[in-house]
Amino acid sequence: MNTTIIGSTLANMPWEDRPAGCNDIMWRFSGNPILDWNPIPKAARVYNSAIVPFQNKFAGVFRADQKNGRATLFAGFSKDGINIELQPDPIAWVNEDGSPNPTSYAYDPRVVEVDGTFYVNWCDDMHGPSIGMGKTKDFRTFIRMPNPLMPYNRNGVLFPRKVNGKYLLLSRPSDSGHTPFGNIYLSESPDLVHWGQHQFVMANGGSGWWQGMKIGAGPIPIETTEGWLLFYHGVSNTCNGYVYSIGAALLDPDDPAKVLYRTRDYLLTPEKSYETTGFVPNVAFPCASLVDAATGRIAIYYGAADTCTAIAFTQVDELIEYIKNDSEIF
Ligand code: BMA
Repeated sequence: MNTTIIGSTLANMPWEDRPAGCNDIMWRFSGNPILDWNPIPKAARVYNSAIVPFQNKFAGVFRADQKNGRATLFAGFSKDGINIELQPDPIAWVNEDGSPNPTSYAYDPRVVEVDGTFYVNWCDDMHGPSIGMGKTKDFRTFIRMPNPLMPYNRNGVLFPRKVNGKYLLLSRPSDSGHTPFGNIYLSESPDLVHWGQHQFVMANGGSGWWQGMKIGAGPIPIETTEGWLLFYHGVSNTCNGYVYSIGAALLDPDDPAKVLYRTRDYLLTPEKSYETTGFVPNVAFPCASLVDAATGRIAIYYGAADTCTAIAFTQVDELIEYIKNDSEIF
């Protein structure tokens, strides 16, 4: 029995033990990618996507670039977290009264259940990229909520519960293009509508180059006895474009703007052909995790090369020990 993750058991989540001969803290699913080019008629590429436990199975919100190249969100369902049944058409967002409220473009969703409602954040168009917010109870009807932050901003990630009586949202202020900078900030709200008390959390940089240009929060923070476990992406710039890798940090349990530890080295960087080759080469972009508190198992869902969806695994105690031993705060 593992006691590090503070949360529910999820015995049916995808899992594979670390392969023999592998010493990595994070290892890839042997069945990767779980979604490849053109998985449904209306989507050319399904990647940076979010999946959550739903009715003893799984459901999610998926970034799908349509066959005109435009980024859109589709809902999907899964019995095993591996075989994904995408809905044939994009999510039709509505207002509370049921009237249509379509998105312009929408990408990089995160989903979290808070008190029986699933909240969705994504990169939304407010005459420039910003954080979108909406909610669903059944992954069939999706209701839009006010945008929590003004442009330009991306990578909005909501905490799974209030901390000190306030909802918390991580974000990464950006520019209107491909943003050659970026730090992670934290905002708080009493009601998921009014946001303020913005605080700095983490910067790009450090002794390694993999997170030298910019960083952004990834999956919903995982509550552990050691603090909030946050996976994030780090980006380096090369002659051939940006390279996106995965790292992790532990944030203070009561004051998550405070970073306790963060990885000096990446946990996963593009190496496999589905990560190094595709629409945008050399991208591993995590947007969701499934965790089993009983065993400490963690499955990370990440977009690969802006083309397909993949899974990687890690074990919470080994990971936390690694983060502490490999930590660099700057
Ligand atoms: C970022 C976002 C991601 C994408 C990444 C690499 O700015 O647009 O959706 O995966 O670039 O192209």
